[in-house]
Amino acid sequence: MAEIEYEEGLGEGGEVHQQVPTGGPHGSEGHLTTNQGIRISDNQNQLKIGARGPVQLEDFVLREKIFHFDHERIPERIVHARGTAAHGFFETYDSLSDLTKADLFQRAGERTPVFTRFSTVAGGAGSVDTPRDVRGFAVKFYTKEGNWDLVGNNIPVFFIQDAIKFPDLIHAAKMEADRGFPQAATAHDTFWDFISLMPESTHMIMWAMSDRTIPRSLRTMEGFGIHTFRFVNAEGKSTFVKFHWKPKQGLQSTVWDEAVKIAGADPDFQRRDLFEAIQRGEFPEWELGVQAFDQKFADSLPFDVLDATKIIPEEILPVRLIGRMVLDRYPDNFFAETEQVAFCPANIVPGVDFTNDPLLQGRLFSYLDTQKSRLGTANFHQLPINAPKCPVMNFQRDGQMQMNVPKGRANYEPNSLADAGEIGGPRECPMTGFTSFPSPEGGEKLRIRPASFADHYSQARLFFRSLDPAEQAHLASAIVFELSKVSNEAIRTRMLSNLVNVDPALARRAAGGLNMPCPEASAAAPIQDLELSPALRIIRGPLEIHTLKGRSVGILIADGSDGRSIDKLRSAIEKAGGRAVIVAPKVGGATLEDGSVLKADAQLAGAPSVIFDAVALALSDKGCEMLLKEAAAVQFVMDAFGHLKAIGASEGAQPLLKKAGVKPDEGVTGLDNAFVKAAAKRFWDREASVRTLA
Ligand code: HDD
Repeated sequence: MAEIEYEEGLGEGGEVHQQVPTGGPHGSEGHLTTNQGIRISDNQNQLKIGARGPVQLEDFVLREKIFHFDHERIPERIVHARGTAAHGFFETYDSLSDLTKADLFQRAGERTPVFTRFSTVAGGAGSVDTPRDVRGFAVKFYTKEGNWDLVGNNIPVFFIQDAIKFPDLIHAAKMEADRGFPQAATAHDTFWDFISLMPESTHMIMWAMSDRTIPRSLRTMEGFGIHTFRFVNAEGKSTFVKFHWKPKQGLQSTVWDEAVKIAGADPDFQRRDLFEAIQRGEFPEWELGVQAFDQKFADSLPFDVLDATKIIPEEILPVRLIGRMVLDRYPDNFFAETEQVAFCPANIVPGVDFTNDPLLQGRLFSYLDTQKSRLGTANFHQLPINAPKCPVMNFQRDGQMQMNVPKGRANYEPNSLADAGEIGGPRECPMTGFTSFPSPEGGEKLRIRPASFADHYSQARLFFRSLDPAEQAHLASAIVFELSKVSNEAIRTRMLSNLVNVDPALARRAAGGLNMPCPEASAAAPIQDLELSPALRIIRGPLEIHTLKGRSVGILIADGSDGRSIDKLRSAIEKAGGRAVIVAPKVGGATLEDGSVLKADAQLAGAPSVIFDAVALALSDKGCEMLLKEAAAVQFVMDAFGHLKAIGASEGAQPLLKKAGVKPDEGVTGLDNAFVKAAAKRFWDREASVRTLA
C-alpha cells in the first residue's frame, strides 16, 4: 500500500484542525466512509465547538466508530480458543467408489477447497502456542455436495467415552474455578483429581504426557478423526473407517524444557511458523488415509470400535492413503476467517455417516449449539468462511443477521405456487439427497456403559511399551512434572495406583521422581498384553524424517566473523532445503573480517536457540571473546546442546562451546558439510548427559 503523507492545516489561531493525506484523494485504496457509506473528511479529530471546546453528541462519525469498536470481540471458544488456520486444497489420489459415494472421492486428481484450523485445547485465545496440550486438527472440506467437517485432534484417542462427561473434563482441565489459574496447563490439582477418578482417561493420558503434546510445529504433527465413522458406497454398502492425517514434513516434537522456553521467547511460535512457511511457499502437506474394516473385523478385535479411547494399531490394519491436503494460503483476515470459522462434526456429505460412538453422538449436538452462542445467530452459516461453495436452498428464514434476501411468497414446503407461475422454491431429492445408513437398532432404554468398553488399561500399556526408550523417559518425566504441581497428595497416590495397571515399572519411575512410595494397583481387572505397535513412535519411528527441508538454522555472528564461510554455510543449508537465519548481537549486523557489514535477520536477545532446529557459531576469536561476556550467547549454545540439537562451530567459537558446557559428540561439528547433515536431526543419545529423566 502506498504510504500516505499528512499535511497539517492550521487554523487562524495556529491550532491544528485537520490532517489531509497528500497522496491522491485518500491514498490509492479509495475513500474512507462510515458504515452508511458517507465519506469521512477527518478521521483524526472529534467534532467540537472551537478547537478546545466541548464535543458534540451529534458526531455520528465518532459514535459509530467507537460503538463498533466496543463490540469487536465475540465470546471465545469454550475449548480450542487459541488457534490458527490456513486455506488449501484436498486432492483425491484414486477413485474410492469401492468404499464411498462421496463426490469428492470419486475422481483421481479432483481438488476440493479446504480450510484447516489448528488449536490448543485448554488455554484462552490469548494464551501461548506451546503448552503441553492436545492440538485440534479441524478440516472443513467445501465439497460440491456441501460442507464436510472432519473435526479431529493430533491424538487418535480421547479422554472420555461418553459425551456427558465432557463439561466435567473441561471444567477440571481449565483454570481452577476459584482462583482463575493456571492458564493453558493441566499441571494442577483439579485436572489430575478428575483424571485419577476416570480410569477410562488412562490411555489418553499416556498420549497427553508423551511428546505428542509438545509438537515442534503444527506442520509436524499427525491428525486423527478418532471416532469410527462409516463410508457408504453407491450400492448402499457400509464400511467402517478411521481417518488419519500423515504429515509429509515428518513427525517432530520439542523437548519439554525447550517448549517452556519457546513460550517466553515467542508465544506465537507455531502460528508464526505456519504463516511464514506459507509465505515462503513451503506449503505444508498431509496425506489423508483410512483404516477401513467391516463388522467381522470389528468383532475380531479385543475392544469395541465404538469406544473412542481405543486405537486400531496400524500393524493390525494398515492405513490406506486416499489423498493429500496442501495448505497454500494464509487467511486475509484473522477474525473474519480463523475466529469465525464454525466447525461441526455433524456436517457430513452423502457417502459418509456416523456410528453409535456415544462420544461422537454427543458432539453432533454440541457444536451447532455452541456456534449459535459464539457467533450470535442461527445464520452463522452465511458468513463467507462457513458458507458452502455449492447452492444452499431451503425454507429456513429470518433470524438475526439474515444476509440473504429470499424471493417469492413461498416459505413452506410442499407448496403449489410454481404451478401458478410463481416461485415455488426447492424440492426434496429422494435419489441424490443424504440418506442415513439404515443400521438395524433395538434394545432397552438405559443409561449404561457396555461391558465391551470396560478395559481401560491394556491399550495404555500398549502405547507406553511401544514407545522408544527416549520417549518413555520423556513420558515418565512429564508425569513427574505434572504431579509435582499437584498439592493434594491423595490425588498423586491415586494416579500412581492407576499407573501401576499400565506398567508397574512406569509407576515406580514416577513414584521415584516424586520421591513417594509406589502404591498397589488400583484395579483387579484383567489387563491384556497386546502386540506392540512401533508405528506409534515419534522418535526412531516411521515418520521421523531426518531433513533440513522446512527447518531453520540460526547462524550466530559477531564482529570479525568470516563472511566467506558464512556464505558457504548459508548456501549449503539452503541447498538442503533449510532456512539460514543470521543472528547477531545487534540487528543492524556485524562488521565482518573484511570490513563489510552483514545485516542480521534477528537480534541475539530476541532470537534464542529454541526457535531454531540447529545452530551454527560463525565466530572469530575476537567475536567469541566478546560473546563470552554475553549471557544470551552462552545460553544460546547451552540450550541448543541441552535440546539435543546440532551445533556447528568455527575454530574461533571453541571457547564459547567450552563456557556453555558443550561436550563433544556426533552432533557437535565444524562449520562444514558434517554440520549440514547433523542439522537435520536431534541427538537423543546425548540426553542422559544433560538432564535427569524419570
Ligand atoms: Fe470438541 C471445539 C475436537 C470432543 C464440544 N473440538 C473443538 C475443536 C476441535 C475439537 C478440533 C475446535 C474446532 C475449531 O478449530 O474451531 N472435540 C474434538 C475431538 C473430540 C472432541 C477430536 C473427541 C474425539 N468436543 C468434544 C465433545 C464435546 C465437544 C465430547 C461436547 C459434548 N468442541 C466442543 C465445543 C467446541 C469444540 C464446545 C468449542 C468451540 C467449537 O466447538 O466450535 O462445541
